[in-house]
Amino acid sequence: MDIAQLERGIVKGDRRALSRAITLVESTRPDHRTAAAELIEALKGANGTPREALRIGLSGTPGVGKSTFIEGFGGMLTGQGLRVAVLAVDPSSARSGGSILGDKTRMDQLSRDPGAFIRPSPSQTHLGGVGRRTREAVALCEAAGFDVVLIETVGVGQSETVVAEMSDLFVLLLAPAGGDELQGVKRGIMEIADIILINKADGDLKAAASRTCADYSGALRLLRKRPQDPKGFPKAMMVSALEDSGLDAAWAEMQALTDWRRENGHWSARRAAQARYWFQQEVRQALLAQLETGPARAALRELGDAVAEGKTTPAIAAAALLDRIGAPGAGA
Ligand SMILES: Nc1nc2c(ncn2[C@@H]2O[C@H](COP(=O)(O)OP(=O)(O)OP(=O)(O)O)[C@@H](O)[C@H]2O)c(=O)[nH]1
Ligand SMILES: [Mg+2]
Repeated sequence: MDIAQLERGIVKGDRRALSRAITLVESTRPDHRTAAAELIEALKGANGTPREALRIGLSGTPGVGKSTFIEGFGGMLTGQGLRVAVLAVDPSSARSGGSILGDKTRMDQLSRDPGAFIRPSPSQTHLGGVGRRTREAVALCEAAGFDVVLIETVGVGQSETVVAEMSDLFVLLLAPAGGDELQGVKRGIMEIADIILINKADGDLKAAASRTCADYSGALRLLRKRPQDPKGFPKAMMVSALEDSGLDAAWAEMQALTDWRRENGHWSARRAAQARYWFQQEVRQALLAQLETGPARAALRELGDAVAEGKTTPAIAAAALLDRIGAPGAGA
């Protein structure tokens, strides 16, 4: 694996090099992990930061119209001369093989657009792994000069949090609700959303979309004010991905929000906090990985038996285990 060659290819914007590099960061083979880490480091550039793209996290339940939205929205951006990369975080094994290319028909035009790069989500492993490789894929796309990186997720389990932690903007896509009650949107998701888009605001669904939008606008106003928001944000808006309506207005709001955040120091503060978050995740995962090694497993079994038999307490056994695998400081 020639890392320097891969690096040059990516910086030049060579899509094959980018694809190969993403495959590399997705690999769990130890030598690949080492090479991937080297590549990411090399791409950071002299001043310590790679070229910055606008990273947009996009979440929504199955069928809400994510693929259709990305097709229309992505096409609008490439039409303005912007280069757009689309990545997916998909933690559900049922959809292994990738949601994005699975419905390539819905992104038919974008997948053939020279200004766009679409990468399907690889078959799943644990979410920790999904987070790391997607984050690294984002870094690769940035280094390759993409202006916008869209990170899609269906929002299973913790995937929204994972995506939010690697996005500059988090967009939640919702469908018009039947009644006037709020859909079962988790409060935590509402709290991380920067813009809520009520999709399918067309035809028979338009009136319902309008009500839903009003409901969410109200709900957003009740949330605690966040320092990273100018007046009027977070906000709810209506779009129709199918009819390509409202997409330009949504983009204008995203730009207004990011401009404000850049000018007020929130953009870089958020990226710094995210870097810290991912560092901590890496440490956690490395420690957890240690538990999967032979000696740790043996100790887990052995000390587990001792605890089960009442010979020692869970706290004392845990301290003994951490001590034995060389990770002291069990808070003993
Ligand atoms: N009326 C209307 N239908 C839409 C709109 N956007 C998407 N749809 C339809 O909703 C269905 C689901 O759209 P997708 O784009 O595949 O939804 P998705 O969120 O990607 O779904 P998953 O990939 O399964 O998570 C399709 O039949 C679309 O044609 C819209 O703006 N208006
Ligand atoms: Mg889809």
